[in-house]
Amino acid sequence: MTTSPTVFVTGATSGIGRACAELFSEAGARVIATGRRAERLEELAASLPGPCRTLQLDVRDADDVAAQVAGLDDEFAEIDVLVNNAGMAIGRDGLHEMSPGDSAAVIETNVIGALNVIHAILPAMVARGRGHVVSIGSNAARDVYAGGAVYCASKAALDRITKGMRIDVLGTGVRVSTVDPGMVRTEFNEHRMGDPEAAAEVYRGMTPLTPRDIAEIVAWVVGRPDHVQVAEVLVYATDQAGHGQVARRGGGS
Ligand code: NDP
Ligand code: 8X3
Repeated sequence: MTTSPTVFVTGATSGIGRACAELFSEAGARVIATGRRAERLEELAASLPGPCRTLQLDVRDADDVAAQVAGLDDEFAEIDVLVNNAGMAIGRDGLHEMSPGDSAAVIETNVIGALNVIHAILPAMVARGRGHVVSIGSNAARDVYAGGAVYCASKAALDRITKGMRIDVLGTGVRVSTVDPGMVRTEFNEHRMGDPEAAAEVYRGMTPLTPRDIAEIVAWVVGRPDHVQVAEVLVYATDQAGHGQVARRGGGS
């Protein structure tokens, strides 16, 4: 990694993505913060200590993603690090209760959206012979649970894309990593459940990871010397051992 890298973060308007944008900016990086919510992007950019560009984009729109990446000004055009973070889940219904539209939205965001950003950024990394793609996967990539068929499938697909990409770019100098968190307290479950109280219940009595915890791991992965490629990191809260295996011993909020 260069001393003042350019870092492109998807889903920077909230949670893990926002924490990554903040931490990289604090460390001296140029940050390209992206997401759909323009006001949040503006507020984030104003709060960051270092240089920042914002791109209001929906990762599902391949043409717009490609056009906005191609339109970056010279200072931000050479992307050193892609934090492929944007993602979501919808509900905890069984597959037989879920609408086709919701299933498609999860796959389009978490899989096709991630691919759209990779397609827009990876070729130039390969051409330059350096770069790092860090995807935010999930413990859900390694397991499946009731009401999680589509979300888990999306994260398993992202994991295969990550592993395949690492093989494809072997020998080019580009590094490919995945950071797979367990329970992190963000807006993720508020959107998933559509109800703040149901979302709070997910973390009842346990101490979840924070977005900053994950950002610090992403920064550590990126900060290894160029010849070191951390392939994958699975990180749980101390109060978690797997999906549904949670110690509710009175911590958290
Ligand atoms: P948040 O809901 O807090 O953040 C999700 C981010 O993704 C937002 O910035 C949102 O921005 C962005 N996003 C969602 N859909 C799109 C889209 N179509 N186009 C562009 N941006 C989009 O959740 P987290 O921070 O928790 O989630 C970040 C990643 O971490 C996700 O991939 C999630 O699957 C993963 N993860 C989360 C865990 C957790 O426990 N929280 C655990 C394991 C993995 P906007 O709405 O402005 O577009
Ligand atoms: C989000 C974590 O366990 O709710 O990726 O699927 S989980």
